[in-house]
Amino acid sequence: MDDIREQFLAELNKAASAKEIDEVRVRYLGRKGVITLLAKNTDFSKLTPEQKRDFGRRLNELKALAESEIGRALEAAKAREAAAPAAVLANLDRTLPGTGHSLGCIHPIALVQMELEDIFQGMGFMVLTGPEVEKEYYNFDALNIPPDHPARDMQDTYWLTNGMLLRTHTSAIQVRAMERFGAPLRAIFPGRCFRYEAIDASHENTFYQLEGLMVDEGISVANLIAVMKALLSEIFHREVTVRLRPGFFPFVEPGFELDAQCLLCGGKGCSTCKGSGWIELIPCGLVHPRVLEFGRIDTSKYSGFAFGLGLTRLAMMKFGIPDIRLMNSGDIRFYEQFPAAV
Ligand code: FA5
Repeated sequence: MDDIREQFLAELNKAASAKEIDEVRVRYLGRKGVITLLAKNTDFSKLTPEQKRDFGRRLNELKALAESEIGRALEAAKAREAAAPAAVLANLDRTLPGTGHSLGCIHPIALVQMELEDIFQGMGFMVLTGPEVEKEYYNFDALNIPPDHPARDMQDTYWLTNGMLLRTHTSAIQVRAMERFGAPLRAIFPGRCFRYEAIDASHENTFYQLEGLMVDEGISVANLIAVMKALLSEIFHREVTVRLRPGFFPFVEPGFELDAQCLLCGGKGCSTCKGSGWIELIPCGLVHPRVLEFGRIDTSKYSGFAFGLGLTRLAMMKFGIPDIRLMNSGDIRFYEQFPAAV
């Protein structure tokens, strides 16, 4: 045992790297190591009980010494290696394959949102956000929708026990923006909205909208149409024909549904536009004077337009996504089809 101890200490002394130290460990303490086999290869029948006890005690001491010496040597080697990266690099096997790092992808809604933000910032619009947990006042009352108004039923609402709600539309940010910035004002508000809806291929209970608001002197429907046309031709990279139909929303007067001529069939009629040649795209209108008043805007001087674009649906159209449920699915195979984040 004394010989083995001397030999072990000499070998450990020579081992410089963590790898070499580990090789010594295996040689002495591994399953077939010298120290491990010592007990197995000894014929105990020839020993007296006292000799057996003595043997066991010395073997345990040797094992403990070997283990602690290896631990100490390993720690010292690791510290040396950390302090000398050049030496580590010199010993590195550069032919080993590297570890692959996969980048996350940008969600299709985020892609469209970023594109729209660029377009609108180019036209002098600010990008604002508002709270998802909202006061009834901003989501309904300040938008000219009093408690008994039937329009509240158009948007089934998640109410919270404290009287607040999950905003049902980004229009909730309109009066907040007017209060904060006054007129003139050009802003868009992208954001997540919530409605207590049955989910199907085109309806989610959690979806994104992008609201636009412009308040200035002499704003008319002509300004609204011009901005909508500029927006659509930038998104779809071609001239888009639009039409306005009357639409009802208590916070605009007059209110419209803006339709775009179907981009797939050019207006002839196809399955996407359900044969009509038009796709219902953006609800919009001139801001109701009462809403401007709630926002403390001087209605004798200023007027405005607003629109509420369905960002989730727009992303579906732009990328040909057939089912809205894919958007919140968390399915990596779906997300991986979109550009990686850099
Ligand atoms: C509104 O939410 C109005 N606040 C829009 C508005 C703003 C009108 C400003 C006038 C002035 P509407 O409920 O139609 O309107 O929703 C607007 C868009 O949000 C829809 O066209 C649709 O694209 C999208 N949207 C509505 N509900 C869902 C849903 N459950 N799943 C996915 N998208 C939805």
